[in-house]
Amino acid sequence: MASGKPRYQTYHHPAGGWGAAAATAKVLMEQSVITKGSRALLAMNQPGGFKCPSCAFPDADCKKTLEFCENGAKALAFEATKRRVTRAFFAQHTVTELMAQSDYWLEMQGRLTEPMRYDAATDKYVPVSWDDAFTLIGKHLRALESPHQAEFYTSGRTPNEAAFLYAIFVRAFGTNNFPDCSNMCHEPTSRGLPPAIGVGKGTVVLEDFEHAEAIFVIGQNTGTNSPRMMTNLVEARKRGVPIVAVNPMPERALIRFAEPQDVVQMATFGSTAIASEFVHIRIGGDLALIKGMMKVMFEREAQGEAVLDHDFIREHTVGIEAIREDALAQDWAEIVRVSGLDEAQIRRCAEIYIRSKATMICYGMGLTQHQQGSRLLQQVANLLLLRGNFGKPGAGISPIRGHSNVQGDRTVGIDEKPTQDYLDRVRDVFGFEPPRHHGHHTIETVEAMERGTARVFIGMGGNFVRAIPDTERSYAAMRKLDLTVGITIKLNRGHLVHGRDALILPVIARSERIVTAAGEQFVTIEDSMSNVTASRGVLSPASPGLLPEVEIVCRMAMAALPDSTVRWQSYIDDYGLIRDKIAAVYPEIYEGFSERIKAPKGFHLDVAPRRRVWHTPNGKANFLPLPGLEVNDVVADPAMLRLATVRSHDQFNTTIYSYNDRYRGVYNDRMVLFMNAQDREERGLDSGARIALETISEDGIKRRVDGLTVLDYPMPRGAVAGYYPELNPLLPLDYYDRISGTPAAKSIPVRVAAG
Ligand SMILES: Nc1nc2c(c(=O)[nH]1)N[C@H]1C(S)=C(S)[C@@H](COP(=O)(O)OP(=O)(O)OC[C@H]3O[C@@H](n4cnc5c(=O)[nH]c(N)nc54)[C@H](O)[C@@H]3O)O[C@H]1N2
Ligand SMILES: Nc1nc2c(c(=O)[nH]1)N[C@H]1C(S)=C(S)[C@@H](COP(=O)(O)OP(=O)(O)OC[C@H]3O[C@@H](n4cnc5c(=O)[nH]c(N)nc54)[C@H](O)[C@@H]3O)O[C@H]1N2
Ligand SMILES: [Mo]
Repeated sequence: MASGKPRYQTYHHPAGGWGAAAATAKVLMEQSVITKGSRALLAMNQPGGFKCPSCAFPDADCKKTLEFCENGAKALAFEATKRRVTRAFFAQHTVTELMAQSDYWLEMQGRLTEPMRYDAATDKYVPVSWDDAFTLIGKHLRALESPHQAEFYTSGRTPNEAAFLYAIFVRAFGTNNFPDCSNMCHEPTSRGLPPAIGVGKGTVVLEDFEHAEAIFVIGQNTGTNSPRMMTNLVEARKRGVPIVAVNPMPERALIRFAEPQDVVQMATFGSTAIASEFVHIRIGGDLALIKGMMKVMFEREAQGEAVLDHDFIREHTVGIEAIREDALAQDWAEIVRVSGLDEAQIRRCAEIYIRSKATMICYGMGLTQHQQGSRLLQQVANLLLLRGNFGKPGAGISPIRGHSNVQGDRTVGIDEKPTQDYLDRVRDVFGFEPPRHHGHHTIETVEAMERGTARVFIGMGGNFVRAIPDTERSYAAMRKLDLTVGITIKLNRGHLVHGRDALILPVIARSERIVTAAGEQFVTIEDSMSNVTASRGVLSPASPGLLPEVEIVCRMAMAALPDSTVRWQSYIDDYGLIRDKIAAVYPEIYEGFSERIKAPKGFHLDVAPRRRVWHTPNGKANFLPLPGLEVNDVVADPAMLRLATVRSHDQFNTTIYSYNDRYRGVYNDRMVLFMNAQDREERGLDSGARIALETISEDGIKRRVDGLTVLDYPMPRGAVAGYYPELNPLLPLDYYDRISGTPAAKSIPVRVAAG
């Protein structure tokens, strides 16, 4: 529970500015890391230092001396905290007692210090040696009837070197069961975009912000979740570039922002208006907006005006006819109803788009987490293709990724549906035959646990049980396992909802030094814009009892595969050898890795659409249709509200830093529901009323969350929002995008429950 009294008040200041500076200082102080933390902050995102452990947005070209933000500082402060979870702590608390504590309380206990094993007799975690821990993992894995009975999760903080070897280990073991956090996040990007443009990544680089003539930010809370991007938006706005923010929540930083690193702005309490057009979309209304904009464009074409890039379309694309027909067939009344916008605003958005010779579309979870998330992104690509917005400065598609290395993990093999090409390379480079058929994504993993076919779960980072949908069901599924292993830096719920045997294996964090028998090592990560950079920790590890992730992977492999011919021991010592293998498996993009990574700012991985080259089966960019205007199943119930589960300003996914959400004016409370006042009145509720929500579904399972306080908030009609992970019990496991497997966490059909 939060310590203070809940308080709700509108935040009138610009986002960023002194509020952010004060929050940064406060968090460093609370975690008792002022000197240590400040020293580490100086090394964060600097050549020779380490990469920010928070989001995946790239850092600028050394323009700023301090390249971090409030939320990067928070992530670092919580990593560099002085607090420790020791064996004495575990001796004091049973797992059942710990289970009664909040996620926040668990996080606040500090860094794990040594490996622990669950002891059923006492219901406590007890110390275990690293050797015994690996022996136990090896024993369980070797005892399985089939390698497919094990699930190997990855969260996106894992660096390339550890992820690459993890992928090799698991394939040598014999399965492609790689559920990963990306499955819940930008998987629609990874699956939806390749058929359209030949690559499941963004096509812009940081410099493009300087050349863009219009920037769309759709379904992304920039000021909170990728604050360093605010610098680019501020600069663009100062150049007079129109910025269109499309969001059901008027996120503060998208409206007004003060640059904490702009001395003049700070001194004068100045700020910059960000969105020139704020588009207050209904949840799930983005397809209707895009179709409306396309309709305007096709109508103007029909009237003889050239608004499309005909040369580009002719030379590079296939399939525009179906898109034209579909867009023209849409009815304005329906577009307006589904989007919740008026026609005039959609026409204005189209006008901004038509006038711009180079447009960037940035997006986040507001687009990906819908039942048709993957196909929705194909419509974003369609919109960009219409005006040739690929392969020219200032233009392109820009998924704003989540975890700092989630994109890199996928690039180096964390993929439950690997390409045959990659598998051939693994065979040639490592000399074993990897499994060829697809493995489990996140949802399929939970289903396999429920069926009892999954027996072992290994989590490389992350907090699986809190991140996935259908909390109760997922907890029950997890508890059926023979072994659960959590490889993490902090205690989290994933260690408390465990299998018959369970291990907690604590690792050296991003900001800390890794020293092996061969000397000091660095790791690499790939940011949201495909830049690969080195990351070298500067702090001493939180405890001598920690191991680097690379070593943990190698020793699990050695324990599970005693006859493996892969040279695991050599990789433990020398990360350069791992990079050589990455280069051998991915020569097109990683050739000369060890040399190229010596450049202070790293290097950029080739993204073919930047050269107007399309790695699709037909060698073209494809306009792909999505009929209609809805991206989620229509629900007939008139009491239905669409619930978006979002992040507060003070959390990193399942890690809760505090109970405040400054920009949305919420203090000391996370059990709130943001609602339009008219929707509230229609339901006969007072502002501040305590309610329960229940999910509307037909699978016979009752899903309900009690104790939510209704807050009047400028939400569109029929749209409500609340916090993830508290509201995950409302998200049904099978409510997801069929192409990507991504849960539709932004559009859960719910109703206010009776009494
Ligand atoms: N500080 C901090 N940084 C983070 C994270 C964190 O938790 N804390 N998480 C990291 C991770 S893993 C990720 S994936 C990213 C997440 O970053 P975001 O993508 O910003 O994630 P959310 O907070 O889920 O917010 C999504 C936004 O979509 C809006 N939205 C909801 N439904 C719709 C819709 O139907 N249409 C539109 N257009 N918008 C909608 C919401 O109002 C919200 O502003 O951030 C990363 N960075
Ligand atoms: N309802 C709903 N559900 C969602 C979402 C949503 O918007 N709504 N968002 C989804 C998204 S986008 C994502 S990405 C997932 C996030 O899912 P996860 O990635 O599984 O969750 P995190 O909370 O980021 O993981 C936090 C844990 O990672 C560990 N950790 C931190 N740093 C390190 C490190 O350097 N190494 C190792 N080994 N461990 C480390 C810490 O111990 C910490 O407890 O959740 C998804 N779930
Ligand atoms: Mo994410």
